[in-house]
Amino acid sequence: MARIINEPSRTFGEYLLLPNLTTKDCIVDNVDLSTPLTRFKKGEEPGLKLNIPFSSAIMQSVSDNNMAIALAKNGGIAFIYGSQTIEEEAEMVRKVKKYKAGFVISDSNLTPNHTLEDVLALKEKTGHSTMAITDDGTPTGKLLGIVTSRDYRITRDPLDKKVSEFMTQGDSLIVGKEGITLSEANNILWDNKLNAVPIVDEDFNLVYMVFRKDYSDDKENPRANLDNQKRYIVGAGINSRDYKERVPALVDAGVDIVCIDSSEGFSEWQADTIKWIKEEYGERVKIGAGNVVEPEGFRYLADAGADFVKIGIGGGSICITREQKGIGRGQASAVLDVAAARDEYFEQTGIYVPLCSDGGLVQDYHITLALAMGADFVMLGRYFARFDESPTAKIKYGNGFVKEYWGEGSNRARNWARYDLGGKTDLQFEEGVDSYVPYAGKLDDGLGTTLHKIKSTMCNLGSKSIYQLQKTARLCLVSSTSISEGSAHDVILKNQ
Ligand code: RVP
Repeated sequence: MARIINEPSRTFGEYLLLPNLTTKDCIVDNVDLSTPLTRFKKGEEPGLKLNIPFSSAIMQSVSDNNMAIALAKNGGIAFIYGSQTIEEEAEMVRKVKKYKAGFVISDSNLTPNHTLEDVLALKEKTGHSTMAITDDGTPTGKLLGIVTSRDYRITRDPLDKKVSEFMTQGDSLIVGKEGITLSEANNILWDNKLNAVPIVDEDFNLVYMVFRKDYSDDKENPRANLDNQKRYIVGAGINSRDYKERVPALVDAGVDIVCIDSSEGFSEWQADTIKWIKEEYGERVKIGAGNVVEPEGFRYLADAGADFVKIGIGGGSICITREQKGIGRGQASAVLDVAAARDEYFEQTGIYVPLCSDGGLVQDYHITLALAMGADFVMLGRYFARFDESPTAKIKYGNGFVKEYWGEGSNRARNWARYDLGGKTDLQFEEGVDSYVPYAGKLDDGLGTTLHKIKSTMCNLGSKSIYQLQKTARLCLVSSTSISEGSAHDVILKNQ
């Protein structure tokens, strides 16, 4: 007969945190959000850490190279989506590892034969007024000149005037040589009163642009998550089918960690994948696995060698797995139960396996709850999809803007390898939807507010670290009546 777990399956919205004594040194500036990303032995340090407990979902509509750079800059990690060709995914990883803060690949390029009309059209399209003029109009062609809005006057110059007639060129063209540091490039900007300086290789091919505004950006990111060569840390999604080809390509591109992306991870396919990677690469390649929602699944993957285990089935905002297949568990119950198993595993083996709570985090405080319940970091899709840095289109919707966000199990993504484990090579039925999320501006700003909220809550709980939070947090279940008491009530709101 089937075994019934009588305890109802609960989600984050059903819990609240109780304050603990706040000591005077427990202020936002003193809260440390660093957290382990990979397994470690008692008394040792993890191979990889995060400076903030955030990772972005392994999804087409969330995690590309731009998201990876933006998130690593803030101390977290993105897992680039695996539902693309091996070459495309490796190329995204390569772009992150090649990226040097402040050195950007020029996105506005023309040839000397283009006209002022082309300049204006490109400016309209990209919003950038500095353009590199190369022999072939590509971002890596031979650099012939630079155009800025100081080089022409729309009221005087004819629209068919050739770029070659007004671009800055020859001796007036000031460049930096490939290999210079950001602060050297910054000196060139200041000494010559420029807003941008092109960086060229020894054959005068354009490599990067350095903009004055980016220098200050870089200075403002002390949390950045970097490898030992000062490159951004990046993760990538893999599946339990083509890993023997995909993982070598990702490793070659410089990936720091991979994660098996599956809606249900308690499987022999996952154990085989982990085993193969560990046999091939030993500890050099770190691997996350999942998703699970109960202790047996956790133990199976931990024994198989997973470096972290991801929790969550059916809670994602775009996910309809519970409706379609009737499997899953309320995310709070899943995290609490798996975290207890992880702590037991640590006691028994002396090995700590970090946990990631994936999906279904709606309010910012749900992140603090997930951490308090035992997760070491969280994975978010909807949250990150809303920002400029996600790969999807921003669309006017009513009086505001939205961004597109679709599930990996939707007809649009058709990520069959995430859902079907048994041999089919096409998506048999949908487990996700295609949707919009309200546009939320720049990641730096939105994430900054969320981090501040988490730290401030931790101060209320008397915790200066995630470890302390996990050890001392007290939670209570809330009734549906008390949930409605939690938002504004019995008043007439102004400005509605
Ligand atoms: P959310 O943050 O609530 O948007 O959830 C994101 C998570 O949802 C992902 O990390 C993944 O585990 C899950 N997902 C992704 N696609 C789908 C689907 O199509 N059902 N689900």
